[in-house]
Amino acid sequence: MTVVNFKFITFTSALLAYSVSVLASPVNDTLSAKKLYKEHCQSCHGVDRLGGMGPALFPENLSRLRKNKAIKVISNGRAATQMPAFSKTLSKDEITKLIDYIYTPPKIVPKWDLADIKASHIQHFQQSKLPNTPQFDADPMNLFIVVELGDHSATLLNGDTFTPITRFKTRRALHGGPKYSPDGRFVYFASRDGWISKYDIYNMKTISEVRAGINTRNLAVSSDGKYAIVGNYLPHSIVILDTNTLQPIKVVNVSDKNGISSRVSAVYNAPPRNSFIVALKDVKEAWEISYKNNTYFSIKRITTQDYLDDFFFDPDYKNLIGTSREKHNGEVINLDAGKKIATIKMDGMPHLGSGITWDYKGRQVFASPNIKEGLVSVIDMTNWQVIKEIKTDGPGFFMRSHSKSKYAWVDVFFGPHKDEMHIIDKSTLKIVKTLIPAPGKTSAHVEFTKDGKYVLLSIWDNDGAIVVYDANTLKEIKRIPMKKPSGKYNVYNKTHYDRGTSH
Ligand code: DHE
Repeated sequence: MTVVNFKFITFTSALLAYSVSVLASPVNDTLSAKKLYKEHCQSCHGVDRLGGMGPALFPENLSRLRKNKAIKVISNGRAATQMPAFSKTLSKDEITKLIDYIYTPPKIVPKWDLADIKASHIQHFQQSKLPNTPQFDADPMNLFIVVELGDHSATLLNGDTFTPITRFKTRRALHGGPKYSPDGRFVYFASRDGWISKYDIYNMKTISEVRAGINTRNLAVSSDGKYAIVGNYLPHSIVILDTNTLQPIKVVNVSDKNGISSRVSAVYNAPPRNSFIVALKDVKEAWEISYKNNTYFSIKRITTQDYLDDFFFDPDYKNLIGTSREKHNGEVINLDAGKKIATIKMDGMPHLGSGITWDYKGRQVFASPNIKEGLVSVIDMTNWQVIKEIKTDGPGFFMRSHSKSKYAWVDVFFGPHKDEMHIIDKSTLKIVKTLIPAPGKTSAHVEFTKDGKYVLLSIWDNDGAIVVYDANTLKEIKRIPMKKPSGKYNVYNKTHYDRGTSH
């Protein structure tokens, strides 16, 4: 007769269950994902996911890529990049483990300090050995830099003839407007992976580069052209660079007065104040950093009533307008008094960063598209009242005009009418024309020539174009093929802070 030892069975099954649970535990998954990462991803995406030939792989860097799209990228590779297909090398389960790993924030915020920044510096050319005059025949003040996201390039465009002067490679995924030196000779680019590049327009060469962060928002250049400031999500820092050498001068780990650490939403130059303004994402503060007559870059903390997203400044930089994240209102903060002076009642999540100002019936107004609703809010800047909400065919992203133009242009970036561009008469606040330059393709982001006579519009598509319009007759005059051209930036309008363009 067989005697069954129940105690033994219970013990072994418990052991088995334990082993299975340990093998399948999240800890073990992370360990095997780390191993998979090391074996298959690290050579391109860097040790500890910091990025290399491929982008950094942290949730912040991946926030614009949905997980199911990321699975497809790992399985099938990415066209026109070095990213290979892994569907034959890795099982579905392994790909899922990798996805979970890269979309999980690291336990410790990755370090990228002064030493790392200095070590990343690359000098491509000695500036002192290059000619000080443009090596091409064009008005240096009426040039455009067009960022082409499609293949990570930029085009230097003659703003009189609308012909490309040169096209060059940029770092991957540039974001925010490139910023010019006050004389318009140099342009500075920021990539989402933290790379800052200094490009000499006169000589058509990238002079130097430095990695100022792991996940960067944007950069701003001081009015004297001596300093650039970079704002980062990862790590939580701002970096001040010497624009001559692109070497870091100062790194500030960002936290509020109680020591709570914060991501930096964006950084701005405030020309009449000789200061930089820093927008903070996770704390109720904004900073003003003076660069006037000193290199100490002292920080003035301005306490805000809410977390502020997206900033706009009045033309003399006395007031800052931010969108309150909780209430979706606009908060007007006087920079001298360092406190809130008004609330603007706005629904629909205005995209203040795209706001522009003009004179309307003897008063100054500012207008901004809305990211969540199809309307343009027009606000009287003397009393901060919304005087009109212009209905559009969908939520918009970018708005533009020129001080010499009677029209303001606003896109319909989101939704079924993304191929439309509305043109608003600034004196009646009415839409007078809607263009559809390429049916089915997003049309977005316009910029005027120096004299305000022509408008350049992006067909935001890999098989895209820059379309040039006569700013008065609104007739198309030229189409220049480009690969997903995003922003375009006119040297004169940007360096002179024209009221119709972003600063
Ligand atoms: Fe931008 C500028 C924030 C998504 C294209 N964007 C800016 C600025 C800020 C900002 C604060 C002003 C900085 C500057 O120009 O120096 N953008 C944000 C976001 O928070 C948001 C919604 C989410 C994110 O992931 O960052 C966002 N932005 C986008 C896009 O998806 C766009 C359309 C495509 C892309 O390039 O990523 C985009 N943003 C732009 C462009 C500018 C910009 C082209 C410069 C506009 C200008 O004319 O000055």
